[in-house]
Amino acid sequence: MADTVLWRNANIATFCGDEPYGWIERGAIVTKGNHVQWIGTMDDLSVQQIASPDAEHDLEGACVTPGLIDCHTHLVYAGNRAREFELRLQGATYEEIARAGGGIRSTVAATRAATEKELLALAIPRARALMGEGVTTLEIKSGYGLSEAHEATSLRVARRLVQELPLTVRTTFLGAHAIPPEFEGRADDYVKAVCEWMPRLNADGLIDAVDAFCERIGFSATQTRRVFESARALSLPVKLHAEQLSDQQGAALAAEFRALSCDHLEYLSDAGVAAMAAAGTVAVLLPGAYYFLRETQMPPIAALRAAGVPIALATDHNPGSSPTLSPLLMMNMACTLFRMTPEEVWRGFTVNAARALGLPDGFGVLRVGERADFAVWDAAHPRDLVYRFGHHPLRRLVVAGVDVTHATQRIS
Ligand code: DI6
Ligand code: FE
Repeated sequence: MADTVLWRNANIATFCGDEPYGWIERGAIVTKGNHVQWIGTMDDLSVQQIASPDAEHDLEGACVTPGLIDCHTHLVYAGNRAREFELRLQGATYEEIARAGGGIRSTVAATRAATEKELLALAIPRARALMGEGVTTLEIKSGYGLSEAHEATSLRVARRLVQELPLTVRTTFLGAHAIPPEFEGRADDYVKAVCEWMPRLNADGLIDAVDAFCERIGFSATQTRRVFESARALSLPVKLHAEQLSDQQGAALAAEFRALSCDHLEYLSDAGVAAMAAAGTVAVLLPGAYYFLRETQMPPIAALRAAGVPIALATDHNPGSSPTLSPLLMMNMACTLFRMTPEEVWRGFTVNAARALGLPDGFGVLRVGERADFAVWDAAHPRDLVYRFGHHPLRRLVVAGVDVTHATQRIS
């Protein structure tokens, strides 16, 4: 028989039901094994006469939320791009650096030079830092290997993380991230190669979804379509880095393939919004990249809201355009820079992020019968957590009913 644990005296944001935040004031959670057995108010708890739990924790009025879901990261890579940051401050642009062979390609060189063991050792502290801000599920993209063997290594490292840390990980194959030097000037040949690797990587169980970078400095819509057709042939869901630096009509293409999500979207057109709404595709907004690249064009948030497109948020952790490991800072930025509401940004890092990954029901919410992944915070309400920034408010992290706070790490 699995243990029952009572977590009492909490204010709980469940993101279920019609209440804002799915709020339960003065509530309690009973977990049994890895799932939620009961959730409600302290008053109802006494009436319900829950059989005496095996363990009990007084949360002293702390706020509890579902574990955060970081639905867009590039967590596996070697090296850093501080030098490129310096060059940008001396006047070079992100696109100029990429065209000159720097940017993504410099991370590819460093990643190829690292062993699988080294890449894992670099990824672990990054994942721990995300857990230190409440993350219990994350997506990890490949895309810094850009050869079959190196992409396989990156995806294996992402898979191996769950043996090292109490996390749920979804892997995304982003072979079409940049053109590697050996395919210089032969983008179509490279796309063909990516499509040939895909079934083998998938047969090895390394791919949960397929992504591409549809951009002037990435891949054209026609090339992206080929990648998506290969994914479809394998019944793999797709996502897209779309309209980040320019409008390539990538979102409409992705919607045609019923994409789980389109990500970035600063240059998304009205037609793109409509296509995403019709396909049920989630908009993943990435305030870290917007900020770090000093973008001034905002994603069309009012249009997304009006069309009923669910909005998720993520760190986009990567060394070039978003070297952050702080979901809470991203939430604060989405409020201050994008004018999203605190409830929208919380839904963006929980229930809508689950949808952007196609996760089963129960991820990103707190509900009876579902997984008990939750964070306990040094705050009375979720809005307090996104109003402040640069602080470390996590008190405890619970994954599948188990307190895993020991596995988290503050961001240094
Ligand atoms: N868009 C991004 O913001 C990241 N990848 C992408 O397609 C940045 C990747 C990098 O600069 O290393
Ligand atoms: Fe990205």
